[in-house]
Amino acid sequence: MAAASSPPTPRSPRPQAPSAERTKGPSGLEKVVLREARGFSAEVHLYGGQVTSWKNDRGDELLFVSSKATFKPPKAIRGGIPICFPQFGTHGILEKHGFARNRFWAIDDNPPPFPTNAAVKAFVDLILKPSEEDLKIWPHSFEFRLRVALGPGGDLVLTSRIRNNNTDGRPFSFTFAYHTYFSVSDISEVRIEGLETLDYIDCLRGKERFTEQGDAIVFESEVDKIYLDAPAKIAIIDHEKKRTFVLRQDGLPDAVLWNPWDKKTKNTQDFGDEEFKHMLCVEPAAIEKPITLKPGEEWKGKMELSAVPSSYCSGQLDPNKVLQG
Ligand code: TA6
Repeated sequence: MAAASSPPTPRSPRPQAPSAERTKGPSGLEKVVLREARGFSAEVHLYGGQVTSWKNDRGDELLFVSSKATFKPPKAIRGGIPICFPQFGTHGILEKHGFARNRFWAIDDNPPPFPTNAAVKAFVDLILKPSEEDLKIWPHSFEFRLRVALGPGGDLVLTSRIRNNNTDGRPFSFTFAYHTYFSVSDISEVRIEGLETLDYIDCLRGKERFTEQGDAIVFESEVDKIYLDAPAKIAIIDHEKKRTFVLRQDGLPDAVLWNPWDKKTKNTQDFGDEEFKHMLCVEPAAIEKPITLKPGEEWKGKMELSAVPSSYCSGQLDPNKVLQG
């Protein structure tokens, strides 16, 4: 018997959510939840100034956060978008990837003027200044302002502004990365477009310099590379999900590609054994040529992420469509 068809129920308008709400996350850590009217959302922890969630309008999580992430200071949160500052990597007495990712940031209630897009209603401004302890390991007065914005189409935009506030005339230099963990269906189904012919530093081969030979960049084993002079746009194509992440950057000439694969994952406490299959880090960065700021100078580095359906051309992904525009 055919089911009686009832008239379609009109969709009630989505309740207008506050665009930025302060609340508490795992372990009681404070976070800000950004919501866009069409249903996109993002979460930013004050600890680390770290984005820990970015969801599309169907509620699918687009960033990877490990099920073993501890959310317990002083450890950095494993996943999302940790910020590496004032250094990427390990040099001197500074901790690996700097201290910005394991400090408590504050809400910046009065940021200096910011070129804004009136359509963007969901954003938060954070600020990090050095503590007395920080000044002992990195003796520079700085102001790091971070805006995290969620656009009406669900794009996620991070803008960092770093200023030298030294009063004794000293410049400072730093390296930087948005250590972005993307969530992918299966790492063996992922391809990167945009880095194919670039020079890179291979961190797994004594930091030697090589050149990609133009072949498609796919993943079959551990990868830890720093690509130099990367383009303004990189595509991360998830064949299985038929989803492409488009990453645009401004002011960040390098791009790190990282997947720890099985052995390194097993040796990392806050990483599930099989989780390497479902993540990939693509990290716009300034590493090879550190940024130097004189007192009063400010640097800006921007990353914009969007997630779009992959384009198909006779059954094949069409990278030209992805990288146009
Ligand atoms: O961005 C890649 C990398 O520098 C790798 O060498 C790897 O160690 C990764 O960062 C994660 O570092 P973490 O200190 O967060 O464990």
